[in-house]
Amino acid sequence: MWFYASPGKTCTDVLWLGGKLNRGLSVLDSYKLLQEGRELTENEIFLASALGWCIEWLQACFLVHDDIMDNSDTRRGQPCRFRVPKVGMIAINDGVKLLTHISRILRNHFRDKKYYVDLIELFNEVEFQTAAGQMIDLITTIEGEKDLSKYSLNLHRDIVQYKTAYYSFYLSVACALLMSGEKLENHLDVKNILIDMGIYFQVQDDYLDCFGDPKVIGKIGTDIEDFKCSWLVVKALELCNDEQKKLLYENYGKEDPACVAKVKELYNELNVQGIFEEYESQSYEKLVNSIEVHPSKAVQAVLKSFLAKIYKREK
Ligand code: GPP
Ligand code: MG
Ligand code: MG
Ligand code: MG
Repeated sequence: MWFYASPGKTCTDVLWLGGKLNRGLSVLDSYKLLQEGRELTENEIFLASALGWCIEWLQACFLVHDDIMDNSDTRRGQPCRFRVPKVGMIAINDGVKLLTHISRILRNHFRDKKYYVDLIELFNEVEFQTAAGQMIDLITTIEGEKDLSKYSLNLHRDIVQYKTAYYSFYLSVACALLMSGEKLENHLDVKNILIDMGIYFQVQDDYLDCFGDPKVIGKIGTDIEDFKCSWLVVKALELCNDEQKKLLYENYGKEDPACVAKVKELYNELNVQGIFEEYESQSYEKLVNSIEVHPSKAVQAVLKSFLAKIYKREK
């Protein structure tokens, strides 16, 4: 392998194992569907795969850095990169190395393509949007400024649209569209559906943070301890009475496992799990409806394929 992560192990060992590779694989899947049954050349398969790997490098960088910011313990069933003895804050540089390889891959394989500048601009813009979402996700949790009364579904949507939806959903399909010779400004309807799908995906992530099985999702949730503006706490705030609200204000955002347990108990009391299940089927139905009004059957197939990968996911 041409790229080594410190110390001793390749990035393949450290990062890909345990990942679903949904984002990366979706570039090739989407490109195939957009070609409507035409047999792809080896070169097209290679190029779509190279773009898929760019997205996986980006995701790996975001996860390495996100785990430091969220003070997490495990990722993909292993200790987070910064938790590995002798790595620590070198993980910040590992993340930067992962990120800087994207422009190298793009230059090596796409420099002579008509859509090269569009690709570079796409990656730059999506990185900017993700960092903007991550910033809002983080500044709402600053010690001394924690305020549950600011948490709402609107704030949650702003955070997750930016921190998750663009890079996790729009980016793969946008890469496939560019490779197909399309202009992205002609596909704003596709972008909007993918953003809605990304919001639904992050609500699932928030749900799994609390109710998922760490052995299956490969990570131990920290949203309650971290005072995150999670979909679960927003729903709990909508549903609780004054007494339950007091309990939430006193226990949310505390490291103490007893406080975390009290918040989880309250979620159960309020049947937040049931509310999530309702949200999940309603979101699915809405997404299918908006996909089915799209005029192109090929685009419908791309969007349905992405949705099928995440509906009722457990990891
Ligand atoms: C998911 O948040 C969002 C990201 C991983 C984007 C990070 C962006 C950076 C600029 C570093 P999350 O914290 O809920 O994800 P997880 O639950 O996987 O930790
Ligand atoms: Mg985070
Ligand atoms: Mg995190
Ligand atoms: Mg999460």
